[in-house]
Amino acid sequence: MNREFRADASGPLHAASQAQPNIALVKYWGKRDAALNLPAVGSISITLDSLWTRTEVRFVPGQKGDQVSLNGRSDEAEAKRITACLDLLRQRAAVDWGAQVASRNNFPTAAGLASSASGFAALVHAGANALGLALSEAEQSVLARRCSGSAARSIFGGYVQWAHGRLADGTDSVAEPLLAAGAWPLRVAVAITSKAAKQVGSSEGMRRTAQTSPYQSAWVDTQEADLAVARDAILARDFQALAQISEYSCLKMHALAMAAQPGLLYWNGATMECMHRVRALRQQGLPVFFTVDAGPQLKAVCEPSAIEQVKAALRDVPGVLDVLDTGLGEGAKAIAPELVEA
Ligand code: 2P0
Repeated sequence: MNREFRADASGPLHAASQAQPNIALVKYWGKRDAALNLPAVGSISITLDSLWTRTEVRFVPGQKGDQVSLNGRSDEAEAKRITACLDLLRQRAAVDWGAQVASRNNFPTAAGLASSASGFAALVHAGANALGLALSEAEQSVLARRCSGSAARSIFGGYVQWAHGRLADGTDSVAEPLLAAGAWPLRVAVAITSKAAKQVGSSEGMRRTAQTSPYQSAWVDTQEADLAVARDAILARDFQALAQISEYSCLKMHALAMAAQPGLLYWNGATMECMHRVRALRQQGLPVFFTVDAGPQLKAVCEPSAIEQVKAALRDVPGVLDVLDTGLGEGAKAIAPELVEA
């Protein structure tokens, strides 16, 4: 055991962190290397603020295996992914200690609300602190990416770009901030249209798409141009340009996945009704656009002045169960361990 690992932890081998989900505006879909979890395309996202994952990690020298509690329950499949993620940190610190992990989300998990993004960003942040590893944000982003691709982006706040990268070892497939949340404080209304866990997870959906969708190469070939347009729109704070490229990337990703065999249908009827509702609002002059991930929830991104009208319009759509409202937030950060169970 190396005693200096204890130096920076909030207690001995113990730390807690919070991270928020992010929503991609230019989507990640597909892997160029499944083992290293390297993406086939770059992506651009916004990190949220009022939805969060809080995670506490305590390493116990001599303990074999990890004990994992997620929202107060055990979940074997998720525990395996958490152990695989902690293994990367243990490797880095050259230790083999088991860990006790407790994690809580304040939003529905596994239903297309990016719980793996905030979950693995918080886990890497807390785990690294517990081991006293002084990792840069870029190094945290690389490790989080290996645990779940979109988690690379939740290390950072505001507007974030995750690079496709060129290197075979993936050390350049890292996220970086484009613009701070406060520099363009857009709002997001999330229409919950189902609370069920999705039937096909993202990793399996991406694998199936890459193997069977005839649109895969067109998707990969056109992504760089979309990223450039979105990046320019963000840096210029050009809402209409961001609206157009974001809806385009969302629909293109879903068209790609729908053309897999068997086709991936992440939407339900209410998701589609919400899309029509958002477009009708925009035609009336309201600054709002939609995006949808690998699940049936619709995210409506808008200027702050439009948020109440957007929420009311979405609540009115048949099949919408609830509408959450969030701003843009910061990246992963350390918190007091008491907050995890608070
Ligand atoms: C995204 N999604 O860019 C895209 C759009 C869903 C749709 O990233 O296999 O959970 O762990 O790397 O990060 C969801 O995929 O997948 C996702 P893995 P992840 O946000």
